[in-house]
Amino acid sequence: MASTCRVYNLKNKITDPLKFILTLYSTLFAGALLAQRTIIPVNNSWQFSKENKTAPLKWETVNLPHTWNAEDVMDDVPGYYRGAGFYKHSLFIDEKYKDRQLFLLFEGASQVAEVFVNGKKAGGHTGGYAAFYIPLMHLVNPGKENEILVKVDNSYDQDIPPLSADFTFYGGLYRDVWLLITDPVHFSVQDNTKGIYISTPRVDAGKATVQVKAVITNNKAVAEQISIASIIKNKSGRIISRTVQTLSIEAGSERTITQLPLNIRNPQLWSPESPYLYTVTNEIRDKTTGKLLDGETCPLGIRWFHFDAEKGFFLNGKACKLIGTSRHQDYKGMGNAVPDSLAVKDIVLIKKMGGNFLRVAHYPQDPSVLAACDSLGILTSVEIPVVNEITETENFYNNCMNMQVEMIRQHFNHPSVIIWCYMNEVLLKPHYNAEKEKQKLYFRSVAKLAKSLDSITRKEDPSRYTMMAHHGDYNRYNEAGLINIPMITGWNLYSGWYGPKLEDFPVFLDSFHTRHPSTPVLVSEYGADADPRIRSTNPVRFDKSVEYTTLFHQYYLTEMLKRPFVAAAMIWNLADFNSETRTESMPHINNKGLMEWNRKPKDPYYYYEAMLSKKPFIKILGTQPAAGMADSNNVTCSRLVQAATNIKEAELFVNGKTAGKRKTVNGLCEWVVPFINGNNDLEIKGETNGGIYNDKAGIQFLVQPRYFDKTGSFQPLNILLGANRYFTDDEQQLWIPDKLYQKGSWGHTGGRVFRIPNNGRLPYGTDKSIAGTENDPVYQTQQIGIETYKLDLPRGEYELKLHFAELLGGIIKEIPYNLSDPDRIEPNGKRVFNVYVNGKLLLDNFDITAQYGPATAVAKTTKIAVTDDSGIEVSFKSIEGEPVLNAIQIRKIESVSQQPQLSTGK
Ligand code: GCB
Ligand code: CA
Repeated sequence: MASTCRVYNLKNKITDPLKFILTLYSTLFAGALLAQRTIIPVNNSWQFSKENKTAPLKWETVNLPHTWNAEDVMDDVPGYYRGAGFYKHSLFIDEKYKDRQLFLLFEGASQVAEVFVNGKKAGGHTGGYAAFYIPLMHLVNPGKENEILVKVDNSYDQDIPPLSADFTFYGGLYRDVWLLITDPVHFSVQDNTKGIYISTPRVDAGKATVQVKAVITNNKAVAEQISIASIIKNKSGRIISRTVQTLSIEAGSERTITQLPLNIRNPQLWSPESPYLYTVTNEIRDKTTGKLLDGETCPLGIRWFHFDAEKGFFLNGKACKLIGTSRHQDYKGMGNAVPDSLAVKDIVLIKKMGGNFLRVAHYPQDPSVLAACDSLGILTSVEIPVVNEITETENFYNNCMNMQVEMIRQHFNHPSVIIWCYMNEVLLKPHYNAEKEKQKLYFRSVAKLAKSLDSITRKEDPSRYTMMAHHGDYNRYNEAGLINIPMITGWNLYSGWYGPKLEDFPVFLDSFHTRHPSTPVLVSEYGADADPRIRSTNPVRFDKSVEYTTLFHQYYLTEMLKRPFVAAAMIWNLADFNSETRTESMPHINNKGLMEWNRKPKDPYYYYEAMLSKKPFIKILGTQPAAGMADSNNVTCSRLVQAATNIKEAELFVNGKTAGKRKTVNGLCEWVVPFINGNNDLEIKGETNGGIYNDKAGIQFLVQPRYFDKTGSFQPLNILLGANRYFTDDEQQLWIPDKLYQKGSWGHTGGRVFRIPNNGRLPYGTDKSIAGTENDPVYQTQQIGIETYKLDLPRGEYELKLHFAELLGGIIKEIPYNLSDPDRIEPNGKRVFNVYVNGKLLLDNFDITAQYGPATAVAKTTKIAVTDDSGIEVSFKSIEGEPVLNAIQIRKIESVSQQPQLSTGK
């Protein structure tokens, strides 16, 4: 049931998220058969075909939700299918519905839809993120199968936002579709809503006034005398207040009525701590017979709120720092075609983390999202997808206005919504930077659109706040006159990520607050990429390590908690999400999620849980990859172990022995643990209020000897050159950083760490996508100008694998977040060299670019016997340019021939 009026009643406090979802679902379907309206899912057995202009359509059977882009957004080929797709469904309409009103309700179709019924155009919709109703009665044959054909198109259209953005514009019927059956007299769906608008014009702790506005349609040929009742019930179903009025409605017409206000004395207030929901049932009855014609139930939360420019956000009269995340609607392997159960689970995960806020960014999402926020007590802001830029056309302007109104009306009845937003980083693109006069005109168009969107929002819904989210270029937004348009200003701030220094973040906040002391301010985005496969013992900006991101969040949260004027901290993002145009360490993925794309939590998620949870919380953070070079004792490898906790002090035990007690600082407690090769059992304990709380982790650690043991066993060694990070590849092999060669050990001689010219962000390597591998970080860094790679290995037989990729040249992509950096214009890499293994030629005139092309993974494997004490020496001789090596692997094998033999693979 696709409504703004879905209610999830939670009888008992449910702590298990899965149990919660199941309860939600049984409640949902119990509600689906309300009174005189019937709503039936139409998700199964559709025929789907992508448009093929030269050959006949080839149909395949699919179930909804469905997108045609689930796979092509992840392959090595740039781009994804943006065009038309067709969905066909045979819909049997029962004879008994012949005098009823029938509608197809689409919760969303991306992004332009046209619906045909039995070959005739029935309606359509523009915009990929809103619901729409298609009336069917005049086109269907009751008692028969009827053909529904939907053409959906996600082609670029300059008049439909979003135009460009850091997320993927998946195409398809990616949300639920329903058949709605009503009486000819019913709550109107004319506006693509349920025709009911509930507001609470007056609320305080003693009394709430509830206002119901209803839009009613009479599709009969005669006028009708009807009564409209609105009934408020409390959580246990007891009637608290009701109002009824009678009226007459003309044949074939629509009427909007406002009910007499309903009152609730001493209301139970709605809040994150106690998301108490009343319900409002609205009924249409035949005035004379009393027969129920239509009925709908909506949630009702009683709360009041305001933003204060000095003191932040207040809910029900109490200060309440809003802390939460944004959410994109896609999921690993599914694209944006995600079942409601997973959408709801996302909200459960925000709640579990201790969050009280969701920025529904950058577009309205499935109705199940806000319904779950109502039930769980998560406050929200919702926005339309005007991202990065606008088109200066009337059509674009009108589409934006329609989207804003649709959004407000469709989601009006959710008590969780407190903010309507309408533009995100709309001045991101360097529009006309070189032509100031043109730029002025462009800025003027943006401001005009912003003003119109703002004023229509205030008109449609005077009870909520309006917001815009800007990127951290204050002067630009100020110059364009955008800062004073909305009621509150959101800043998307990335100092210490895209910008150089963490310390610029509080400076920005304070200076904005000084300049605009009466503007409430929110941090509408902040975040840093954490590739869950990358770890670092020395985290730095843009190394993509989980460690850097934990540190980043610790810093940001601390600074925001210090400043009451910062009303909200909205983490970017709840989970990793697809952004097809991104390259970086995990191509096509934005790794700023607190969780992975499949919602596996990363360390920062637990950090927030420790900081926000009201209950005692203690958790050992990941120590992956659990590998590293031995300390100087050649036995242990000392590594930082962190725990996220809200307990003041904790003690760590390693293999049963104490590693000492440590004080918790800003949510983290830290030890340096000398790991041994093999299993290490960690247990952390904290005591608070008489209770002992603990967490355990069994860590299989791979200690790589610093000096090879001439007699002992040898473990496979995987080394990343030109990097200072650790990596777990898709076969769960652990890679460790390279070092300078020392006698008795291993390492390179000669050359330097590769860095992209003119790129201030990356500490080393490239963030270019590498073709032919899932393990891009293995190839994205290298030692350039390398002379030798030496391994003083004991006698034996080995397999040696050398990894190469040319990191200069190839496609230079526009990076979605690239704001002011110089263009990355790279000369093509040109190098030709020979590679020798223990003096024997392995690679002759090796020219990576010529033989494989740039940014492509190349692996060369050879077998070698070490028969004396001189180990292995790989040497590189330049013929032209500087030789490179990106990564090296060595493992012991049973037997080999005496000559180096070459095999090539990827
Ligand atoms: C932003 C954008 C968001 C991006 C994010 C990022 O400022 O609003 O859409 O995904 O930065 O990760 O770059
Ligand atoms: Ca849905």
